[in-house]
Amino acid sequence: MLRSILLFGLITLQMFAMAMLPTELSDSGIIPKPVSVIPATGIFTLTEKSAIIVPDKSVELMQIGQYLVDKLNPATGFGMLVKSSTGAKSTGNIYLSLSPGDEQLGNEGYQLTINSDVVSLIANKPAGLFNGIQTIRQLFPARIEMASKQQGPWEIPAGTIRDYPEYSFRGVMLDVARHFFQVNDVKRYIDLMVAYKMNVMHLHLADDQGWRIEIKKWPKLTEIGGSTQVDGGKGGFYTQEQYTEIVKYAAERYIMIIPEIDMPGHTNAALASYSELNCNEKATELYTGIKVGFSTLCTGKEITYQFITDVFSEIAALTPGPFLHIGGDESHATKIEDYIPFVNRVQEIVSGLGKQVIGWDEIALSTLKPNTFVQFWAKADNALKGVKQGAKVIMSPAANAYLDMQYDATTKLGLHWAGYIEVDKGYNWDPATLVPGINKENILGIEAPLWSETITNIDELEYMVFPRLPGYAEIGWSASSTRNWDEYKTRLGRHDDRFKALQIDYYPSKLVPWSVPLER
Ligand code: IFG
Repeated sequence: MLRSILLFGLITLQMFAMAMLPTELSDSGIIPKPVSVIPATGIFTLTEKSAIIVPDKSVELMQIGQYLVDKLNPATGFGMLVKSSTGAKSTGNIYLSLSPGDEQLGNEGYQLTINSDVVSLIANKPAGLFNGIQTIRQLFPARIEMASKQQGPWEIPAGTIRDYPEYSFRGVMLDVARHFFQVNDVKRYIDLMVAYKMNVMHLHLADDQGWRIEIKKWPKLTEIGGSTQVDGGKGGFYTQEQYTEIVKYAAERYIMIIPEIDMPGHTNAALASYSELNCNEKATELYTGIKVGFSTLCTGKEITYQFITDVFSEIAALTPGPFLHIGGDESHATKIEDYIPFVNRVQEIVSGLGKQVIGWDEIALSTLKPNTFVQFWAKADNALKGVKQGAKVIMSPAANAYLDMQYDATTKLGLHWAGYIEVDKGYNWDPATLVPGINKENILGIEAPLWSETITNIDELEYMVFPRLPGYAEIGWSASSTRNWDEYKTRLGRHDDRFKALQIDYYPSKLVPWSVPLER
């Protein structure tokens, strides 16, 4: 009897000890799943003597190095620095360098080599280094994400990771029109999405309930149109300086900002701000409900196109990315014979500004210019019309990717017109096979929109976005042949200690085997 108790005790101790040691590299639970992970023997240990080394004082490499230092110093308590050196590598350091020529890695891929002495991260482009840094973060114990000093040791298992994305467009959309989100909330969302290697943030800047971006030539758009929001709150808007601050913050994290001004529908905030934009020359009332499809710009008046030209000119000048989103959805108050020429003309205006058009799938009813992209959200037929015209598609199927859909009937926030989206339904789909006729070569990438009719603050945003966002990140990054829910859910379950360390207000779905916090 005594022997068996002793034996049991020994086994338990052994298991606990194992849990304490860094796991093998291939068991690190990285999301999105990397292309290849080859474990090796050995463990790299970060110490207070460690440094982040870049080969030269290029501003961009120093900035990326500083980003990593800023992620590692708080929890380790080390005062690590970024240094430049081309000399021999010395133990305990993390080396970042660009080494163009590894074609397979593309613009966003990286190769991470870890041994007992050093960590080496290489990439063709800076964005690849930035993505590799997200992997490094996930290789350290989750407590690395804490804002205060934690117990060491800070070890990561040896091996090599080669990684690069399936799709170059891996995005989220944030509706700041129904409910306004301050700059800091947008920055927080950017911080969280880059941890999972997403690289596009589409901002829905205007709708029936609010106009959220200052346009100097049309000041009443924000004075009046920005003064309220759903349920009558005080609304708000970004000055052009604040929008520029968001764009800069995003660019430093290799995120492309795509601004959307939805038209001709979803325009009540503009119509309430300027009577001349209305066919009857009468400004509408401000609207704080959540109906859709009742508003339209006056497509027959020339001033409408001057308005659109002025708006998109000012926004284009503040937007380094190649895309302007013209909306085009739910234009139920616009006759189709007016809608089609309207969309044709707006495409001309946008391409005249040197930008490419994205529009919701209804725009495929018009004649798409060569560089126009169709965002599939509701009607597969529309998206297929776009494909037939040679357009590439951004996949945002409402039934799988709308982050404002409730998880289930008990979710207090969100809507369910497209159905409930539990974590498994958000993950269990392949953009390249979802719609017959839309294949991988027709797809630019995926985007998960969060509409904010019922979402009023960053905590509610986080509850709807997590834990579904890592799944969309993986759909955009990892080959669908390597993905399956049963394997993924366990990996996702091990991210709860990261969500907690990052103070993310996530929905603890019952479908996910959440882990006991792993103190690796
Ligand atoms: N559809 C509308 C959105 C928003 C959404 C809420 C699109 C393209 C329903 N248009 O989705 O404005 O109201 O889930």
